[in-house]
Parts: sequence; structure tokens; C-alpha cells
Amino acid sequence: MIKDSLRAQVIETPSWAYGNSGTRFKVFAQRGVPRDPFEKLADAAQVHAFTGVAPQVALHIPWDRVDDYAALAGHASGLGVRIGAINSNVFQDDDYMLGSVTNPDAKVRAKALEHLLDCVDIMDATGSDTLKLWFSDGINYPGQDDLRARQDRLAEALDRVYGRLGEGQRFLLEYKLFEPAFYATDVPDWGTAYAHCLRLGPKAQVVVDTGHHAPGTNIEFIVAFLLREGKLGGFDFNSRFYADDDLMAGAADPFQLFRIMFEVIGGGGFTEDVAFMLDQCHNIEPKIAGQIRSVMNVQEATAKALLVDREALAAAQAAGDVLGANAVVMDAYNTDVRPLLAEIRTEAGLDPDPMAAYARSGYFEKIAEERVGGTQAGWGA
Ligand code: LRH
Ligand code: MN
Ligand code: MN
Repeated sequence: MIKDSLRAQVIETPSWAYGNSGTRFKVFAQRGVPRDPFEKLADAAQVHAFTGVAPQVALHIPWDRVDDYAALAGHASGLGVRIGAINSNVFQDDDYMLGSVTNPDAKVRAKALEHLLDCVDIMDATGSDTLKLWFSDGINYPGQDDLRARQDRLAEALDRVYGRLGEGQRFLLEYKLFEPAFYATDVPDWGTAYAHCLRLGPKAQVVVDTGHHAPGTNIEFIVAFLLREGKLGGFDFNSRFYADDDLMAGAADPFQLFRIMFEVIGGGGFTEDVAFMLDQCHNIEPKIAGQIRSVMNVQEATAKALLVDREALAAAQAAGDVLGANAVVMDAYNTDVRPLLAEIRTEAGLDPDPMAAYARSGYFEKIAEERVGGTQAGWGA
């Protein structure tokens, strides 16, 4: 039943969405931003309180470094949320200028590996079952380093991390076409990520960040393929227009988000195994409201994808009815699902309009008053 699926969906928000962010040209300071990871969780709990579908919060280490991770997890559960993916960060240290796990210097590689293993310790302490690995590693110039040797070093590090994963834990390998490396990136695409994960086994899966592809890439094909192979671990949802723009999911191209969810549902991926994570930064808009809007955009795309009449679609496809099959999909996309989602919220005891309810709650005015000197999301922090 469509309503049951929508009620069961879990959309994970990222701790870094609540901090100040910007581009390399300017980080804009907003009022009321969290001063520490505990306050980031408090803000994330607001998103869950008003949407009812965002009970998980991803951490980014070291942006969310604390002395006691079990205490942080306890704090989260006191707020009605839990810790989601642990995101490693081997891209913000001078040592990593020439790469982290693929660096030609063995000492730097060892340091990067130690961080990744520390992240698994944090998973143990917080109860997180997912480690998310993104490597900024790559080279800027032809000949700068040996492309094949870098793959060997990457494989070695992944082997070690994979071996450290406990029962019920997994890692998701994230790819990104370019940036910060501009000539060759070590994990530039889903194929590279897939090949490493395939070699390792079932605890290694690929994560699709919707901002990390060349313009025109058919992301829904990648989703369909990875799901079919059991290798789709989850999403970092955001909206891009040019590159890795980290804008609100479904903002510029809600139709693409729908097409992705259509493939997820068609491939049987609408389960807990496929993580629906947001990876966004709100540079110019208010952050908590921006997250609420994003969660709602993912919900709307999901609801429309669930509405597709699969039987009618299969019949049209089998009959070679090109226009009929396309019409079935478009009918679902063109349905206004907002009344359905409002109804589900009301039935769950929530306000049917999360944006308005949050605005009325006075939470923003409270944190704007109380919190002075909030932190950056991470970059340059
Ligand atoms: C890299 C990325 C990755 C990082 C996050 C902050 O562009 O998408 O997921 O951890 O941004
Ligand atoms: Mn990402
Ligand atoms: Mn990104």
C-alpha cells in the first residue's frame, strides 16, 4: 500500500547541513547555527519532529568530533533521532595534498587508513551501521602519479577497512567525477566504485551522490543497474545545475528525482538497505527549513513513483505501446501528491504543512537568540 511505504520511508539528514556553509569564495554566517554536534542533532530533531520521516542523522568526522560518541548517540536518542552514516574525511589535512589512501607516501596512506578505522570505532560506539567513504584523491596533471599504482593503493586501503567491519556493518563507496582533482580522480564514477565493491563482497556497496555526475548522465540507469546487482547502498541526494552544487534535493529537477525513485521502487530497493541520505548545504537559505523542504521533495518524488500503475505499464511495454507506457509514467508524475502526504501527516498526528508548522514553532527565533558564534559546516573550520 502506497501509504504504508511512505510512512516507512527514512530520510537521513546530514549534520553538516545545519552549520554555516558557502563556496570557496565566501561562507555566509547565519543566525542561530549550532555551536557543536549536540546542537546539530537538536536541529535535525526538528526536521524529524515536523516531517516524521527523518529520524537519522549522518555525522562527518572530524567535523563532528566529540570526546564521547556513546554520549552523543544517547543525546540523539533523547531527542528522538539516531545516528546514521559515519562519513569519513581524509580531505582536509595538509598531508593529503597529493591524496590520502592513494598518496605515493606510505606514511600519509597509513594516517588516512587509521582515520578510516577510527570511523569504524565510532560506528561501534554510536550504533551506526554504515560508513561512507569519499576520497578526494586524484591528480591534476598527466604523469603526476601512476594511475594504476593509485588503484592498487586504494584497493589495499579498502581491503583493510572491509576487514575491520563488524557484523551488520557496511561501507558505501562514493564516487565523484571531478573536484578537487581535475585531471584524473581515483574513484570518478560508479563503474570504478562498483568494481572495488564487487571484489570485496556484500558489505561493500556504492553510494550515488546525485551531484557527482557529468551533465546529461542518466542517473536512473546507474540506479537500476546497481540495484540489479545488489550494489546500491544508498543516495546522497541534492540538486545540481552545474556540478556538485549541493542544493536542495529535487529543487532544479524534481522530474529526475522522480525518475530515480521510480527505478528504486521498480528494482525492489525501497527497503532499509538503500539509504536515502541528503548531502546538502544551505548557503543562502535557512538551514532547518531547507532540510524540511528537501525531505518533503524526496517524499513527493517517492509518492509519485509509488503511484505508477505498474500493471498498466507492464502491459503497455509488452504490447510495444511506446506512447502508452510513457503516459503511464507521466500520469503518475503529473499527479499532485501533496494532499496524500498531508493526509498521512495528519493521521500520524503531525501538522499537514511542516514548513508552516516549523515557522510557527518559534524554534528559529529561540536558537537565533540563544546561540552566538555558530560553527561552519566543515570547510575551512
Ligand atoms: C563530496 C561529498 C562527500 C563528502 C560531502 C561533504 O563532494 O559529497 O559525500 O563527505 O561531500
Ligand atoms: Mn556526497
Ligand atoms: Mn558532493
